[in-house]
Amino acid sequence: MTGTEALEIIATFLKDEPVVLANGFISREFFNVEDRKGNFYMIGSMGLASSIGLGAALAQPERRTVIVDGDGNVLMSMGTLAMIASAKPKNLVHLCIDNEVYESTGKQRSLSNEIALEKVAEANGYPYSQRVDTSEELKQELGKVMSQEGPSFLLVKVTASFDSARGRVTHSPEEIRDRFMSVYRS
Ligand SMILES: Cc1ncc(C[n+]2csc(CCOP(=O)(O)OP(=O)(O)O)c2C)c(N)n1
Ligand SMILES: [Mg+2]
Repeated sequence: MTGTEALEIIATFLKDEPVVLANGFISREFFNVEDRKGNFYMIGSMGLASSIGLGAALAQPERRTVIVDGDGNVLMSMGTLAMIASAKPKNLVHLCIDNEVYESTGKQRSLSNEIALEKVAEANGYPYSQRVDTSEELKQELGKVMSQEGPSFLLVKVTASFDSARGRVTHSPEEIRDRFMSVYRS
């Protein structure tokens, strides 16, 4: 499964959930797969999608919030796994697109081929944490985490094959903020 295929599958499981996307290719590719007002694209700020997703989940506990993270992003902000596990937001789904590289900046190797991030999430106290390797497993696990109480973590193993020719997010950071807030302001 490629990262793009994983994002396409994730998009089919979404209704009106806030979705906070990690910076780099993950935001760019998801923008091309399905641009939604409820997508909060991180532009530049690596490691912070999980913090913003946690904030959105705590602010709107009646809505399921989805974080689409990357392995490099999770490694950079590992402490946020503890923060999420401690806050225990039942409405939070934390997905990590794991291509074992920093693909957006040239495919430098990350540590996720030897450090099992789904076990790190579990050890921190996420009540549910799984690794998926195939598109069939991803669909099966998304069916679970999008309906059960969280916080849930899915490590989605993918091949590094994002298309660098695909366009960048065309919305400015202010537009991303404003349209996200216009949908989710309580
Ligand atoms: C603090 C900081 N350091 C470095 C970067 C440059 N940078 C942007 S995306 C990225 C890689 C992110 O890796 P990962 O989360 O695995 O996503 P992938 O690119 O593999 O999809 C890096 C290093 C940045 N934006 N901010
Ligand atoms: Mg990566």
